[in-house]
Amino acid sequence: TAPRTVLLTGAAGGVGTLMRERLPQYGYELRLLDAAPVEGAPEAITADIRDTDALLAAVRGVDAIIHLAGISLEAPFEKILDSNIEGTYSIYEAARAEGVRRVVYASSNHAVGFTPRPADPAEKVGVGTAPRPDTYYGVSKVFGEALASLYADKYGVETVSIRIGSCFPEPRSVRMLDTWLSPDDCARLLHAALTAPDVGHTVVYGLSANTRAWWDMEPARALGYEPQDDSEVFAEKMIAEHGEPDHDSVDHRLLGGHFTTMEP
Ligand code: 15L
Repeated sequence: TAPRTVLLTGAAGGVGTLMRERLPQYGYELRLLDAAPVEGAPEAITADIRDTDALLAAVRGVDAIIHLAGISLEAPFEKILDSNIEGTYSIYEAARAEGVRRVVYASSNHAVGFTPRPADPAEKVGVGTAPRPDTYYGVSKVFGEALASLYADKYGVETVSIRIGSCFPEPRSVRMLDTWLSPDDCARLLHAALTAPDVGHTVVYGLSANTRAWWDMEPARALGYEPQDDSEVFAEKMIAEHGEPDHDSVDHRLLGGHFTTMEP
């Protein structure tokens, strides 16, 4: 049966805020959780996801978890370890303990950020490409995908890991013409990930139907995702502001773009 009650972690964050406005229209009853208070939602649970008791109570009775909580950029390793590695572990332990059958995990393109753009423009980067994280942040996403795989195989906690591109109301750079995931398409993809049957552990990329996209979107479509937006409508404006794409830049050559040169 399709999930109804869904725990949304990271509800006060960038993607969390965009999603808590959109997911109820698919019929989900959201339980919101964040380490920080969630604006306009006094009923939200304020807790650190490493607080086991609080997390078990938050997870009790939900049909699924959308796990967005964590650091969303490069940071010193100790911080990534606490929030993204230990934090994601405690989500899976709570899911297993409370019998939650499905997790949708916000992975990231930065799990494979050092992957080069294929020389042949007709070729797309597949989801089976080897892990090539571009940051400690990206390493934590590789870890999260590995944990998802373990919990699916060993405990039957299913996961769709979505390697999200850039989820913002509008693209903010020329690179994001390739990598944009519109908030509406993100909600469509989360809905597909929550409702597709028998996913085991499935990895997909999360992009809109961008003319310039170069990551394989077939795995997401196989879940029932039908993107409706295309960043191309912003191309003129982005190029006027930032100039034509520079073919020698890391933003053009490597999947993770400028994250490949970022220091914590
Ligand atoms: C990410 O994983 C970040 O969370 C987000 O802030 C964006 O920068 C995005 O990747 C991106 O690659 O544009």
